[in-house]
Amino acid sequence: MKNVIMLICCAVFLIAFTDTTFCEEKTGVIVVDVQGDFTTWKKGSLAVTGTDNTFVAKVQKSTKKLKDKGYIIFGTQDWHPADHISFYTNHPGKNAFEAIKIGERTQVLWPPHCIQGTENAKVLVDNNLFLAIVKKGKDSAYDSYSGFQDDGGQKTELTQVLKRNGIKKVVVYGIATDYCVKATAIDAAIAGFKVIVIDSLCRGVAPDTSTKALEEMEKKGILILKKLDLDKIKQF
Ligand code: VGL
Ligand code: ZN
Repeated sequence: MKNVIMLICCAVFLIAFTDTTFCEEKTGVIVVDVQGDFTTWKKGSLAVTGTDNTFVAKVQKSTKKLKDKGYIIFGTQDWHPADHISFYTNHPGKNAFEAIKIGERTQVLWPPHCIQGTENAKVLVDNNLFLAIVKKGKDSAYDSYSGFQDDGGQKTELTQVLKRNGIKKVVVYGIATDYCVKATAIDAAIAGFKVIVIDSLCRGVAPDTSTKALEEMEKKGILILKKLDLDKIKQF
């Protein structure tokens, strides 16, 4: 009887310490702005090339797989009021995709997108997969590419939420490579997280700025993976 108990104890001990929760740093996933307005699938107002139904399905499948493997899933959601500073329609005489100076800041002007409470502001990945979805860009006066803070330096709850869950490493992907993915990944690195970006699960507004964004992220110590590779994520 004693031997049986000893054996069970050993087994439990062994399982506990080979289990990822015990011997590895906890990893989170940040799915950035996979919302209708950024996709061709939903005929979004700021549709990014290569964001058809197939792309979103791939993001969905990968996110589900990561969750099933024990990763904790977080999301960001662009969530602007109708009078947001980034909308070209709020600057009479200006055109979409034009850059303007607002004090010291450069603001790219976008078509109105992700307006709070509209159909195309919804996150297209199954919302049940997320522990939390952090909304950003809610202040009319400031844009917020980063999921961590806006251009005025106002912090979101993302750092707190990640730290509260013991996350040390984050896997980042979504839309757009050259704007919100880049800003979110870099701020994650600055906040002290190990950061991995999955290129094949990202889409960018323009090819040249996307290439530059990947180089810039790499220079900041972020690992860029061409595709989802669980072994490489674990080893990093
Ligand atoms: C984004 C432009 C404006 C993004 C958000 O999600 O990358 N880009 N707002
Ligand atoms: Zn926006």
